[in-house]
This record gives sequence, structure tokens and C-alpha cells, in this order.
Amino acid sequence: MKKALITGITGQDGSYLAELLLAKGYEVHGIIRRASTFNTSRIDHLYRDPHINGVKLILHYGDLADSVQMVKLLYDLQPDEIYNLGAQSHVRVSFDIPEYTGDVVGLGAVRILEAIREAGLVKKCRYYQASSSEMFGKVQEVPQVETTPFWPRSPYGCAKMYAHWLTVNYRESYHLHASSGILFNHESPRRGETFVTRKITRAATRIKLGLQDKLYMGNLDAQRDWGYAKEYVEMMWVMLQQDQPDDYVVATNETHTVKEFIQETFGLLNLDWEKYVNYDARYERPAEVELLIGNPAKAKKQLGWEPKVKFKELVKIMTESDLELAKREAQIANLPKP
Ligand code: NDP
Ligand code: GDR
Repeated sequence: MKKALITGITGQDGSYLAELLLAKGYEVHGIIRRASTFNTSRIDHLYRDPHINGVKLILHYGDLADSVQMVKLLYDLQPDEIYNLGAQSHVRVSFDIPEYTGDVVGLGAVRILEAIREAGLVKKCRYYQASSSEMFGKVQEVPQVETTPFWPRSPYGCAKMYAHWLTVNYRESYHLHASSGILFNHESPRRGETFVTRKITRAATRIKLGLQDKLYMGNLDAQRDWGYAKEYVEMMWVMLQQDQPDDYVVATNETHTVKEFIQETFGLLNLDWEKYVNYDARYERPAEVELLIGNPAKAKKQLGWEPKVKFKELVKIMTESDLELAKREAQIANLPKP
């Protein structure tokens, strides 16, 4: 039985990847952070009582800022595959906490890569780095491909670029099977509620049910290549099954503005978006990434990548899911007071 370790298992991608690997028969280990509130809601449905034999999902406390724990874990577990998905992943927030973002997103990757060496796993273990289209940043070439020069526009993008090149460096220096997926934005009903897509579907469905009046937004002109997270995590696994490690762009090759996402969502709910959406400068970034559109030809050719869920279908999946959530919220709000 193969053993995988996932950092960021409680996040959107980590939860879908854990599901996928469990379905493939893996023993899945995940690093979770201690928090004063529960942070495992995305993986609770996968969790089984550890007292029962044959449990395949095992969680460990840890943090990408803690290298000693990382080395200890790798010694103990001897994983076949490591997926480094853990991150302070919010671009806007990275301007507020640049040092922390650099520590976790940039140095966090070094800590794992060094732990792989320290635990003597260079030959046995394969490594996946969650690289990002944010590394392309300022528009220089469209659509963006693996060879498009990077020009990150945020502390998050800079930290991801550092982790990306380290992954390449460990591949070249130590022959580690290390691959980077340069994934463009991917969304789902499990997307964090402060990312733009989920913020929109959550607000529009709440407005529909009278739970909210307004939606405050930043730059509506930014363009993004949005795909479906559940499909994207499959590519992470496929990359680690290749004979040779490499870097791949994973994208849909379609781009849409934030405004189009709003129009599509409110349209599905028969609402006039202009009545509800207001501008708030707080949501602007000091430097913006104006246009992302990825050409995934290499992943298509070598990994068999074919995105099935495109823009309209994605908006529908997220809106329907959030409408159900809003209905439950409305029911609770309407319960008679004791
Ligand atoms: P999320 O923000 O949903 O999840 C991030 C995960 O990282 C959470 O499990 C979080 O734990 C964990 N984490 C945060 N800080 C630390 C830390 N200090 N130590 C250990 N774990 C930590 O991100 P996504 O699932 O959307 O993205 C997964 C990865 O892919 C990230 O690295 C992201 O930067 C990258 N990426 C994402 C894209 C996207 O469109 N979604 C596109 C390209 C790259 P907790 O739950 O406790 O907060
Ligand atoms: P992004 O995603 O920065 O691309 O990073 P996000 O959804 O936060 O923003 C997308 C675009 O929408 C604009 N925008 C707003 N964004 C947010 N969050 N809130 C708003 O109110 C708002 N109004 C307009 C933004 O300016 C931006 O242009 C995501 C993250 O998942 C990263 O971790 C990942 O690496 C990249 O995608 C690829």
C-alpha cells in the first residue's frame, strides 16, 4: 500500500486530494495545525475513529514553520509521495503579512525538501509542489505557458516563485523526483469564502433569500482562468506517476472577468447584480494581476489533461451548492425563539 503525506489537507485542494488518494487505496497522512476552533470541516467526512483497525487517514499536528517536526514525521512515516499544498494562500492578505507568507509558502517548501534529504528519502519519495499562475503576475505573454517569464506581483507570488525554483533546484541537484504544477485558479463549493468566486456565490445566494443586502467588491475587471478544483487535484497525482519529474501548466485556456462571474451568478438567481454590488477600495491590491489565461498543451499531451468543467458549469455548481447552504441558514434564522 502506498503512503502519501499531504500538507494543507484541511484546505480546498487537500480535501479533494485526500479523497482521491483514499479511493486509490493509499494510506493518507495529513498535517493539521492546532487551532482554537475546529479547522477540519472539509475532511470530517473522511475521518474514522483511529481506534478502529484499518484506518487509512491519519492526521498529525505540525506546521510548515516547524522543520524539526517535519524531519521527525518523514523519518517515522517514510512516505512514497509528498504533496506540499499548505500555504497562506490569500494574495490580498499576503500584502498585510508578507514575512509570514514568505516563511510558510517559501521557506516551508525548503523545510520539506531538506527533510526529505535528512530522512534519506531522496530515492524513495516523490514530491509535488503547489506552484501558482500568480508567479506570472504582470502580463508578458498570453496565453501563459511553462516557459513564460515570471513577474510576480505580490508577496505570495514572490514566495511561490522561490518555492518553485527550489523544487527545480532539488530535482537538478539531487535527482529528486520533484514536480511543480503551475495551477491556474481553481474553485469549488469548498473554496474559502474570501476568494472572489465563493464570495460572490455565497453573497448572491444569501441576497436571494433575504439574508444579506449588499456585496462589496474590489477590481471587477481582473481576468482569471477558472477551473474546477476536483479535476485539478487529479493532475497532481498524475504528475507524480510519471517516469520523469517535470513542471506543468494546468488551466482551462479560457478567461473571464470578475464582473462576468458576478453577472453569471446573479443571472442564475434572476437577480439584477447592479442593484446589489458596491465598490470598496479595501479589496483592491497594491499591485494587481490583470490577466491570467493558461495554455495547458504540455499537460494535455503528456498527462492527458482535459478540463471537463468550464466557466458556466463551474458557476452553476457553486451557486447551487451555496443556495442549499443559504436555505439551511434561512431555516435556522426563522426558527421560533425559545
Ligand atoms: P487553502 O487556503 O484552501 O488551504 C491552505 C491549506 O494550507 C490549509 O489546509 C491550511 O490549514 C494550510 N496551512 C496554512 N498555513 C499553514 C502552515 N503554516 N503550516 C501548515 N499548513 C498550513 O488553499 P487551496 O486548497 O486553494 O490551495 C492549495 C495550494 O495550492 C496552496 O499552496 C495554494 O497556494 C496553491 N494554489 C492554489 C490555487 C487555487 O486556485 N486554489 C491555484 C494555484 C496554487 P488551515 O486549514 O489550518 O488554515
Ligand atoms: P487570486 O484569487 O488572487 O487570483 O489567487 P482571488 O479569488 O482572491 O482574486 C481573484 C481576482 O478577483 C479580484 N477581486 C477580489 N478578490 C477577492 N478575494 N475579494 C474581492 O472582494 C475582490 N474583488 C475583486 C482580485 O483583485 C483578483 O484580481 C487565487 C489563490 O487561490 C492563490 O492561492 C492562487 O495561487 C491563485 O488563485 C492562482
